[in-house]
Amino acid sequence: MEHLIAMPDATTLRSDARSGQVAEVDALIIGAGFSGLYQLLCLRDRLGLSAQVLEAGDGVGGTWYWNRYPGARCDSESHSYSYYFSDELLEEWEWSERYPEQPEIMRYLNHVADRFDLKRDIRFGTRVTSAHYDTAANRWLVGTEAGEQLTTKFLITAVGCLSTANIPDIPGLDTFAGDWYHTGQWPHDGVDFTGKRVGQIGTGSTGIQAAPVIAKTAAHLTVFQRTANYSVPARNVPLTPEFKRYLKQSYAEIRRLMHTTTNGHPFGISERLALDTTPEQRQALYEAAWETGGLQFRSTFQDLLFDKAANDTAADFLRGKIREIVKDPATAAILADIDHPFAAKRPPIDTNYFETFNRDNVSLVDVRATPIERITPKGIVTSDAEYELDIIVFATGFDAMTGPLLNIDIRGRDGLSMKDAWQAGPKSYLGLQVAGFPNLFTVTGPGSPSVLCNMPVAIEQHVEWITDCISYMNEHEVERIETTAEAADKWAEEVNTAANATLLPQVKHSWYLGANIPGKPRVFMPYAGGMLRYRDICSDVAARNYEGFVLSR
Ligand code: NA7
Repeated sequence: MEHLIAMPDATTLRSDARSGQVAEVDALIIGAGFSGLYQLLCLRDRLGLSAQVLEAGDGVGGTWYWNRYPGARCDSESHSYSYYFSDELLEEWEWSERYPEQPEIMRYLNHVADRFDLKRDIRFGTRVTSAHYDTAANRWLVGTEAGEQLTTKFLITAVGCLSTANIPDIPGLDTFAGDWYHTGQWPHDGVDFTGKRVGQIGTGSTGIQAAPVIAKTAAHLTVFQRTANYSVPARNVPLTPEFKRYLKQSYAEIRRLMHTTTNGHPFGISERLALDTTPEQRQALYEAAWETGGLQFRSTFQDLLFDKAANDTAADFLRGKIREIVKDPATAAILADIDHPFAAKRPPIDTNYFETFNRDNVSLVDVRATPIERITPKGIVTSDAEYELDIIVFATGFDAMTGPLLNIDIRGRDGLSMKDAWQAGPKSYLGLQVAGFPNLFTVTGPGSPSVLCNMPVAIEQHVEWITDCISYMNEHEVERIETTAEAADKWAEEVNTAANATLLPQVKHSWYLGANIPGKPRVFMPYAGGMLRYRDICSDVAARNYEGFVLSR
């Protein structure tokens, strides 16, 4: 094949990179998180391509490299938040807790990178700023912040779904005399809250994890809540030796299970319907799920995400728990005043979140009732008070899914920019390819199940599909693959239909809809039809010689 003959091998490439010359590779991958690491391994070691990862951070980890805020922990259980492509890796790695904490995930990903000798083909501290497709050469010219240029035949974005911080445009932030941080850009040497008056804006999954930890050392923590949120106890515990033994003996079965569930987690959704269950039975089942803790609370009944009346039973149960836990009735009322169906926004899980509001050094401000107006040198001003602060923590989420892609100046055929192509919202076939952008693959792009699924399961499927596709192209001497506008349009309809069958679009500020970012088109971005169905669709497309894509020699 042309690219295997003409391209330098990885060794030549590395010396090119050091000498600052334009490096040429078969495949460039942007991002060294879960996706980028596995994509590198597949393309380099399985297909024998020259491949390189460009990573803005100084280490592997992607989302986890940046999200080092207090309490940062994955909500998927550790044994499922793992790669499953290597039995050896599964046999040798041991997680310590039910949910992995950020530093442990970093150790895991570094272990993977070292074990498979990936770091030699990752360029750290290299932020990609542009990627322009040259039709005549059928290559992508990729530019970095430092002014370097690289060319590649295949460009794979592994930029993550939640990597572009959303810092709200609150007037006066630049005048604040204290320090402020976004949780997704947390300082690597940490932040000392001891004796400080801290204001935290945001009560999504991140804010719910951070507040209890910040409250332990801060002099005072003020939580600014715009939208009240449900949360279920995570019930994190150290893994017992028995459970660790079970995992070693059962990983093949766990893998099989995760590949057959809708959400890629190692637990199924009950077939019971909430409304077919007596109130007493329902209460008992919710109590049991509350005791078990974790994301599987939403799997207690099959109809929770589809039927508002069914959802109300879970919502009422969870509001009741808030009122039981939080001692001050006025605070409990603000926390329980939730305006959306349970799990229609990403449902947080917590360790002592609601309990934190029983501490003397924690207070809650309802900024839906009294909006934040501005930030002054002293702190945050709402419509009815000024809160004096030393530190502001923005737990305000991300410009999700499209943000990380649109931050790069991506231009496809005829100079078409991704920004223009997506002006009315993202359109992508299977979340994998955008019409007008040949040989560009987007791992966990908008239109994929990704964030509605246990991420490593979604990532492994995408990376393997892309790898098989490139392998097919090589075998059949195909030089270029590009999806069609018709296929992308049809898939957009499918994504909409899947979302509209659920309660997920019925939320005002959901990041699934892009509605958390002012001016962002309101389009439901992830595919809600389930990982199981999605996997079958992708396999069918490949089996039908990549139906929906144009392949050219
Ligand atoms: P989320 O889930 O987007 O939560 C962001 C929070 O910040 C949410 O409570 C927002 O309120 C709040 N927010 C955002 N902008 C503002 C302004 N301007 N004023 C007041 N409050 C604001 O982000 P997370 O980081 O918690 O979680 C992201 C994902 O990471 C999570 O879903 C998991 O998949 C992991 P709102 O609800 O918009 O009213």
